[in-house]
Amino acid sequence: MRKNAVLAKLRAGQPTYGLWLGTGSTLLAEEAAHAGLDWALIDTQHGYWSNETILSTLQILSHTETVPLARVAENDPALIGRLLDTGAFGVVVPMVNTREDAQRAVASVRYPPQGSRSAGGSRLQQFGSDYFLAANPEIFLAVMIETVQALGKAEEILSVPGIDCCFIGPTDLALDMGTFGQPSDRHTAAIQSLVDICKRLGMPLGIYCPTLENVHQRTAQGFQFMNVGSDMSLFQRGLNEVKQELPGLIRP
Ligand code: 3PY
Ligand code: MG
Repeated sequence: MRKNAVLAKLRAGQPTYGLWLGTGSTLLAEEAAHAGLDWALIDTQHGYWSNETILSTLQILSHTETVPLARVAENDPALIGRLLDTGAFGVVVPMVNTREDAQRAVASVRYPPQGSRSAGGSRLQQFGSDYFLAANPEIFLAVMIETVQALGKAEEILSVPGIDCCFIGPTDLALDMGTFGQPSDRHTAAIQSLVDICKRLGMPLGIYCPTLENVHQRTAQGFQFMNVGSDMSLFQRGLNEVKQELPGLIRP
C-alpha cells in the first residue's frame, strides 16, 4: 500500500500546502500537479466538475507526487465511495455538524471493521495490491467545521476515531454567525476556540485561506492543512496584475 504523504506530514506535525481546484479544467489541474505542492483538491461541492473531468484529473495527479484529494458535495457514502474509487487519496467532507455526521463520514471512508465502505474500483490497484486490507490508515479524512452548531459540538465531533483533520470553512461559519463581510472578534474567537480544541485533542487543523497573507498567518498559528489559492483565484490575480500594468488600456 502506498503511503499517503499528506498524512505522513500531518502526523509528523508539519504543515501541508495545496491548491483548490474548482474550474473543472484538466489543463489547470495538470499545472497544479507539477507545481510542487503537497496536495491538490478537486472541489465537487462548489466547483464545476463532471465525472469525466474528475477521472482525468485524478489520472493526471497519479503521475506526480502531488497527493490527489477531493471535497465531496455532501456527506454521502455513495459520493464519497465514488471519489475514492476513482482515485482520490482522501476526502474533505463539508457541513459535519454532529457526532453522527462524523461517524457517517468515517464509515463511508473506512473499510470494515472500522467502517462500511464497499470494495470495488479497478484504479485502486495503483495504490497497491493490498489496497482493500491496508487502505484504512492511509486515506485522508478531513471533516469541515463551518456552522455554529458544529462549533458547539466540535469536541464530540472531532473525538470520533478515524478523523485525520479538522478543516474550518471560514465563509460558511461567518454566514452562519451573521458576521459575513465584516471584521468580527466573535469569528476570530470561534476559530481560536477550534485551535485550542484541536491542540488538546492532538488533531491536525486546516482552514481555507483566501489570501497568501492568510497562509502565513495560519501557518504561524499552527494550522497544518492550507490552500495557497485556487485555480480561479490565481487566474484572477494574474488578470488584476495585467490591469495594473496596463492602466488606461483596459477598462477598470
Ligand atoms: C467555507 O469557507 O465555508 C468553505 O467551505 C471553504 O472552502
Ligand atoms: Mg463551506
